[in-house]
Amino acid sequence: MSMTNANFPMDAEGRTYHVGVKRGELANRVITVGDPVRAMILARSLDGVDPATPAKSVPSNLFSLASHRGFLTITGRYKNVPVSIVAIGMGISMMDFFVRECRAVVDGPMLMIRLGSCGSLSDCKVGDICVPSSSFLVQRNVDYFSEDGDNGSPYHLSKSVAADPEITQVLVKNMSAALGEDHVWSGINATADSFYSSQGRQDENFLDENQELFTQLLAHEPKTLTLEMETFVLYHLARSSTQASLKKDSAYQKTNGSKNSIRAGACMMVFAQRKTNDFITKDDVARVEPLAGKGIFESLIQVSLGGNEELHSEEGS
Ligand code: R1P
Repeated sequence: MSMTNANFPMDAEGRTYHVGVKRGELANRVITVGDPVRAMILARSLDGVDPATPAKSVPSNLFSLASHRGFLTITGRYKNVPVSIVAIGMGISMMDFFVRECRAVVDGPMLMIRLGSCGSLSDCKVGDICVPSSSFLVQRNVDYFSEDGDNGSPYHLSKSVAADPEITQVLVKNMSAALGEDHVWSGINATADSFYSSQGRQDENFLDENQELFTQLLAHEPKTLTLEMETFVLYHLARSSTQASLKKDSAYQKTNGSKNSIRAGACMMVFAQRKTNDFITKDDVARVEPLAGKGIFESLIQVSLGGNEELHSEEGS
């Protein structure tokens, strides 16, 4: 694949460097997940898909693209509304690739909703769903571990960034309908830059200084429910793109006109209960994922795109 433009690489067809999508392949309404198999399970709910589609395969009548960097994009319709599902793998860099490269190839406003898995440092149980109204970033302060003495605290905790309030509200409603309201929690998420140290896991092979991390997270944001590795970046970049779109006479506006940019939300299934040390079973994942899938698709189509919905809703179909 030969690329041009080192600032924002694209190939001759207009495909982005990592996600690999080009204009017309992605809908304005996008669900993002980590695990490609989760994307394939969700795809079984799309219009015209044979429910007997074998596990771990993309329904053959849908558009799909597996990129050379591990992203999987599937585009179809849910209740006749164009939607895409993009599996991104794990971590804040992958979320950054996803948001920026998907934004680059879609015209008009976008909705992005994440369905992830997480650890719970609260009372949420394995198999429950959390819908965070905001998220903050937990970063290892590498300077703290340097040789030259006092460099602050071992972990840096950012300010929280809010999800789109309407998406959050609709997600809570639809997840409650799908799983029962006793299994759906509202609160705050913490996105960590490691599965291990900055999520408070103990590892004798490394000096991590994280024994008090949960206490610090709860002192920072008492409503912190969950720890995972992507949501903060989604909320932050959605806001950042919207800020760029609102900046009068900016390069963004000259290139894109009024895209109105991105509204984002997220929900996550509790896979690890960090207080009791429980971990979800395979059977429970198989039960919860399709239910959560229904809740997330319903939410994705119930929130208005804003702007010229008719024009943009045909894109990616
Ligand atoms: C860690 O096992 C991964 O699972 C969670 C974390 O955020 C991290 O990406 O999310 P996904 O299930 O969406 O990948």
